[in-house]
Amino acid sequence: TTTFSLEFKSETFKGKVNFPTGVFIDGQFSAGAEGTTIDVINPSTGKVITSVAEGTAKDVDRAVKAAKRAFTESWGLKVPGSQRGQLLNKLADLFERHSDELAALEALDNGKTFNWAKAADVAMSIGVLRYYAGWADKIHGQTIETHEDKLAYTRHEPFGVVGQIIPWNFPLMMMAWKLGPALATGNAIVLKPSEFTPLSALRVCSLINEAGFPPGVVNVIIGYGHTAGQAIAEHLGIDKVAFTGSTLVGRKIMEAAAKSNLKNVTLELGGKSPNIIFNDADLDLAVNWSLHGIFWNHGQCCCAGSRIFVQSGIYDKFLERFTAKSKALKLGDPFAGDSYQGPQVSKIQFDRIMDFINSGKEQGATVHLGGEQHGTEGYWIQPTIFTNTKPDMRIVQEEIFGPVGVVIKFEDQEDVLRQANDTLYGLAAAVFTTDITRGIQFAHSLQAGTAWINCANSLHPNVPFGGYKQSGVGRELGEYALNNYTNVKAVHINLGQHI
Ligand code: TXE
Repeated sequence: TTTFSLEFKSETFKGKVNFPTGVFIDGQFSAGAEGTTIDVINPSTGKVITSVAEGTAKDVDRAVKAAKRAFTESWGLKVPGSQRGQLLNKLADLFERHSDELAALEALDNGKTFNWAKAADVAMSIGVLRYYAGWADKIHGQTIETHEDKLAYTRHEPFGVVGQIIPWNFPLMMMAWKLGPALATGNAIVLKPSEFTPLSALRVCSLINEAGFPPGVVNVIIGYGHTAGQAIAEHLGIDKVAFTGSTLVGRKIMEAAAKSNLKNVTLELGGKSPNIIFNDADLDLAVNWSLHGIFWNHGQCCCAGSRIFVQSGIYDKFLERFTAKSKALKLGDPFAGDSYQGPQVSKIQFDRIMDFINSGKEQGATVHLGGEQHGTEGYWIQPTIFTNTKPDMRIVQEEIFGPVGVVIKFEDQEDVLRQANDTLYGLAAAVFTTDITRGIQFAHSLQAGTAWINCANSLHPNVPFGGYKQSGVGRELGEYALNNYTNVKAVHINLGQHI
């Protein structure tokens, strides 16, 4: 077993972290089957932090076997829901006890600020684990009336072994969103974090052991998408795969599921969410939420409000205040107490975003603010606002996944609704107005899985989240996510004598 050990001496976190790394199968860490490793890069510097064992198809296969055995022998419906709930609560306790350390790992590995990681990512992860701990003993079917001579009822049974593939924008939180409902319903798991941000997930593996989950219930493989990820999507021993990431890869997952065993698939994919501000909106409220909507987490949110539509009567004032506040956002060391924005997660993402910015310039949009790298080291990008865009520009149509927003002026209600819905995506949408009737009518007319009125980027463990159109299939969070992890069995009992 290898370990990762580091002493943090930052303004926000002082302390030593020391934990085992490796592929985590059956409660044990080991080297990957091929003996290869993946370098973990610090996005603040571009330098290697450490190397971790790379898992490949062979490791996935071993993990599936361990999960299958755990599911059959020591998990699933063999363990009463109340006990599964207790284990989830213990894991939440451990997240709480180690919240500084987990936040520090997120800041180091992903580049988000320590303070945000602690207040948002770690806190939400704990909330989600506790929420699903509460569900674990409240999962039941129905009895259904058919005929006096018959009794029919349903059971909500776990799938068995589920595969989960998660991205790098919220490494810990995406793990919690996936583990919570899958474990509450009694599934065993093979989870693949992003190769870009493996550290917090590896730390959680030890916490899973410490909480007392039977070995093999949760297996974690750090590996690349086209190898380990693909192996999960194709595996015949996996009954369900849940994925969060790009729409492009979401298609591949569905295709691999279709070609292998038609495993159940849920997908949480990209977005190009509209954020609509009417003349009658509370201006400060709209400015503050719009800022949070596009720049929070460096724009690396699937539900980021990246297309900001502002009605003509308020446009100039909005743009002025929005620009002033965007300019004032503090970019800097993720471990500094006053930083709002850290670096983008990787060189690849940095290059991709700069390419989008350049396409906006080339296609004739106006760079109203930013548009350049910040600093010379690491992957910071200035908060960027484009104006004078055209509907078919790449920056208006495609998900940028960085701190880049387009501000678009509109006149009337029908026109903005048409433009807002003119996208392949349908993850979220926000509307700012003091006319509550209009707000609700818009919320109902926008083609999106989440509609916000007078807020943005607001999520809660109890409330479902997921996409319309090409933003996904299925819902995470809330009671709805339980459906992702259970199969419904109908039982018919004959109480009469006749055939
Ligand atoms: O995502 P990928 P990338 C969007 C965002 C971003 C773009 C590219 O627009 O700019 O995607 O990011 C695994 N089979 N989102 O390339 O590749 C991969 O290892 C199985 C939105 O980093 O989709 C990682 O664990 N798995 C998004 C996970 O998929 C595969 C969050 C996500 O990576 C695979 C992230 C394959 N063939 C990016 N290829 C959101 N919805 O929040 C890759 N993976």
